[in-house]
Amino acid sequence: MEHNKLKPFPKDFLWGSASAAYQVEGAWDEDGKGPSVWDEFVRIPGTTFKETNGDVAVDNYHRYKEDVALMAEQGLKAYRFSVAWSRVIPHGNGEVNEAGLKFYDNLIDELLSYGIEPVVTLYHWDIPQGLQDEYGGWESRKVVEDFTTYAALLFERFNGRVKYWVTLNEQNVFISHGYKLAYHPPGVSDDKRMFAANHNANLANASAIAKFRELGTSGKIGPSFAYGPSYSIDANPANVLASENSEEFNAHFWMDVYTWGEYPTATWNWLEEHGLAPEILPGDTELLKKGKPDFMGVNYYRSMTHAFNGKDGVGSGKMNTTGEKGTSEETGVPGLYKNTNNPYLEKTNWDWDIDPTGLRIGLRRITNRYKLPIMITENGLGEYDSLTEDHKIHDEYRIEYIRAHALAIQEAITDGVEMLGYCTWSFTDLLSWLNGYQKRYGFVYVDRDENDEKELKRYKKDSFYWYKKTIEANGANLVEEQGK
Ligand code: BGP
Repeated sequence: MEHNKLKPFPKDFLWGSASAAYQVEGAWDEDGKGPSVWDEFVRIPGTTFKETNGDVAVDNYHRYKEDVALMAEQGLKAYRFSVAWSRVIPHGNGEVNEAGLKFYDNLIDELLSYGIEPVVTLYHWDIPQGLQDEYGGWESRKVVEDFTTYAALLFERFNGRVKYWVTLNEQNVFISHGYKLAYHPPGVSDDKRMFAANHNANLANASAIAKFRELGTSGKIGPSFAYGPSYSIDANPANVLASENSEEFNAHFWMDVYTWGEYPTATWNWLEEHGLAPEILPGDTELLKKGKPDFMGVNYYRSMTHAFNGKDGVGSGKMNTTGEKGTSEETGVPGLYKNTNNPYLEKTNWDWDIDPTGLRIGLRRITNRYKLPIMITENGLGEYDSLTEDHKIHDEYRIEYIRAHALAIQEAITDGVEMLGYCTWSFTDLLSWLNGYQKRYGFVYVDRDENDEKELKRYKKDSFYWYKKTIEANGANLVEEQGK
């Protein structure tokens, strides 16, 4: 669809940026914080790139004022961050840590003092280790009640100051990486257990949203979903079917439940046929149906291209976590689909396809199927950056990536998609879970590497100034710049 003229971004469009507690805060055991599963997982040799961890991360816990001042200088309209559950309830249930709550109070107040809208994520993968030890974390239904109590604590504390809430960040990622691929805690590789844990996460998500409404919390709430829209490698019907399989298993399987409280039909039947369907207890479906979000949060980095994969076909393969281009292995799910190379797209050094049009396609698919407003809760480019002697970072590649994706959003808006905002990943550089500190995403360079924290000094990249200009123009510069 080619438009004669693109619609402008809405006046109150939230030009934002994002982070997550474990990736920026540091202070992993300070002021009464309990350990999360990540605090323990990273100590197991071989789990992360060069054994990196978030003990110090980029020290945002101590430097949040400096970071927020930089956001204000850039003119950021929104900042998405997550609350570390074990910082506010160290064991995950029971005793509340006032010092932990105070940290987030201060951060929120600091943002508001500059007119920056806080977007608060309740859960970005760091379940308290206490709950993992007590009952196996997401594998027990007890997590539903504990998560709801934790969410209610934040709703009541921050009500009125926070208008945008995100429930679970990328449930599809923390569940598949935690219980199938074993890349994330608890490092399990068992499909049956994965679908059971996923069902509990669905219940927890719905229960938190139901609680939000019951408490009369002001504002909007929704999950952040990692969506990689699928293409078929070609018009061969077997490949087209494989792509459909991926859409159903990797997208509808979560977003249908969020929106309608129901699992998609073909997927559910396949799970039953393979003895993998989670147990649905009386009351579950009613609860899931109470969890309809106000918006769909979308984390978009890349599209996926799929081909037929027979029952004896390829399974999980190694990911590229080193930044050596071309080292990721072929992956797939036997009997459903396999990921394949898209010859039309450039890739990053971590082998992620770069595809702004895929974002527009994804936004339209979500709009057509779910009729919900959308907030981009993450989008960005992870690349190597270099700091020049005079402390500059010339990241033209990042500017190009963000410009092209922002333009795809403007095209989607013109198509009729209702967009609330765009949070890039990320504001400062931060820890990439499995890829260490060398894979950088920020507008602000943080001078540290895998082994040496140095002084953690902040330097503004070229992309910092470009985004500042874009925010000032409310995106009116995009079309013109793209034409150059
Ligand atoms: C998303 C996560 C973020 C962030 C981002 C970039 O999946 O929600 O926390 O890490 O991806 O991924 P990576 O750090 O693996 O490059």
